[in-house]
Amino acid sequence: MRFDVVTLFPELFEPFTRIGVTRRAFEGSAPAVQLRLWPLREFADDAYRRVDDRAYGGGPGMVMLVEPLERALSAIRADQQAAGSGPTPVILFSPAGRPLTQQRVTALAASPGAVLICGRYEGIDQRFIDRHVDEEISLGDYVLSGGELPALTLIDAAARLQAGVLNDAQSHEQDSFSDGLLDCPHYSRPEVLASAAGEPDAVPPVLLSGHHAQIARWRREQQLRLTWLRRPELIAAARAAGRLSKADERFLAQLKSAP
Ligand code: 4FM
Repeated sequence: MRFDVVTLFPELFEPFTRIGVTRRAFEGSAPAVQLRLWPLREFADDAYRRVDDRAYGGGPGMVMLVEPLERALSAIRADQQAAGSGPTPVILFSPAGRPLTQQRVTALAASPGAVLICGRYEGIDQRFIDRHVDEEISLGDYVLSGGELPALTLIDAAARLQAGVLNDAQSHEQDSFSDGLLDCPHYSRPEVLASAAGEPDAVPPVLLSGHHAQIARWRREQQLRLTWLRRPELIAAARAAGRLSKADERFLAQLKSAP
């Protein structure tokens, strides 16, 4: 897949392609994820490399100009055509978008890719959005200073789902949200963690029992408990999607009487 990123800060992206498990997704002659950066300032048409201007109607803050964005998008379309790989949908990151979900990430990760528009300043001229943007995505109900961190978030989430990126082929099948529930807690050595003041903290004994079925049931119950406590709306969604077993429902019924 390929991500074409339109940004005023292309230098933010490359370091992420060089680190961690996701590095493998960007490496080699035929990488699972091709990252192409399109520095917006190169598409300005004046000597000052201007890509923003004041808002009609007044008020504080600058607006990103349509024309440099359209020139960048035309260059991307030409490049995609030359590579025999386009056109991919245009995504804009904004608090006004639909919240990003693992379901959307999974679908994108299996697609040919997307053009990611990273806004800066107070906003983007609405006419660019109306003409070219296929989807607006939000990372959450808070305000960032630009779309670069959301773009990197989406690229990271998609890169780790590419074949051969995670060490364990199944490790993302156990992620939070991959089955619509939060992840269970994890433990490693030491078995008993000494404490300066109170009692030592032991690993839950079932995890040392070697009973794989009991361990799987305990983990599932931990997932259900944590999700019920912190994100009850995800329990409702899992139920509606038919993803809760009879054993899950029994456990949840029991939780309500003794959380
Ligand atoms: C968006 C700044 C567009 C400038 C932003 C422009 C955000 C979010 C966000 C800030 N994006 N989820 N929350 N963007 O705050 O996705 Cl032009």
